[in-house]
Amino acid sequence: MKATMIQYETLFHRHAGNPILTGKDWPYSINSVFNAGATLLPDGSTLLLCRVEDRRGLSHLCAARSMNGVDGWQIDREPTLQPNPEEYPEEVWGIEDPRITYVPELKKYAVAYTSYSRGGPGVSLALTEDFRRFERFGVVMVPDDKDAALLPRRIGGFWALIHRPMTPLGAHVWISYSPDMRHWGNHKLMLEARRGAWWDANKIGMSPPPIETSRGWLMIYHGVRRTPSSSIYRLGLALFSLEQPDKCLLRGDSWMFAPEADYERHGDVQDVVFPCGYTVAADGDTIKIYYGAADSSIALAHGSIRALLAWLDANGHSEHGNDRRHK
Ligand code: BMA
Repeated sequence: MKATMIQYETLFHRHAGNPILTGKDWPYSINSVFNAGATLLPDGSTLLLCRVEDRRGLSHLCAARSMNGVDGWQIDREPTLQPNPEEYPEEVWGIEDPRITYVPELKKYAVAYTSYSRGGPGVSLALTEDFRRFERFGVVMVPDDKDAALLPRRIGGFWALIHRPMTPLGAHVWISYSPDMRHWGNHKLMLEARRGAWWDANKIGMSPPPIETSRGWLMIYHGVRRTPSSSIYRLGLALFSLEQPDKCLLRGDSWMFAPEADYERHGDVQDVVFPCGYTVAADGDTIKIYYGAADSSIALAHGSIRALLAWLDANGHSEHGNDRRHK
């Protein structure tokens, strides 16, 4: 097995000042802040759309802006996007885990987030130009579904949404298509959870939106290992065809980032690293991932897209529909 031969490489380097944002930084009283979507704004500053959990246990989204994406965060004085259960009853138990995609065709940002309804968590979509006003589309994927992001451009004329429905046979990543972002179909299974003892057995989900590279859509995904006492959320890599994104070209065998630091191992939910966003520097290669740590704070790590692809070449294999070696 490859896993015994390779030396584990550090692909993401933790920022020395981690965690970079905690509940103590907030201008109003909250329980915790984690799982933030991220994007660069036209002036080059970084915007994080943070999941904020209040002391009822319900979440809303709040924007934090920084010139360097590391410190000096300006946090909105009040919630940026609140659940609105009067008009959107699916948001009654809060909104969570936003993923941001800039859509050049619309000159708008699409935010896919989990809306926690009385029928379970589903996927909602909203568009915004400025992270102040939002145009809500309501539920686009019914419960139980989460971990969604829109691709930044149409594929074969259709918008594409990656998401993660739950089934009794496991939680796998799917992709669906739409002519108008409201009506979704042509659903395709994109990446399967493995089975048995694997780190990514039974339950996986896309973490941040996929990264567009010349070789394909590079996806950082989480695998959830259930243990007798809890679950461990770790991160792996997979690469998909640019024009046929349900086609997986390469998938890493081992995880490449896992809870190790104290703030990732201990918190409201132990052993969780959960990135919902990243930014790419002007060099087109240096990537900053922003991740929720133990459902309690936001941490930062940096890496290189080129190094992620090289790691996949060395540690991955192609996934063919008829290849059941690992399933
Ligand atoms: C997942 C999501 C995340 C959370 C993680 C660990 O199912 O709901 O919001 O960070 O569990 O609790």
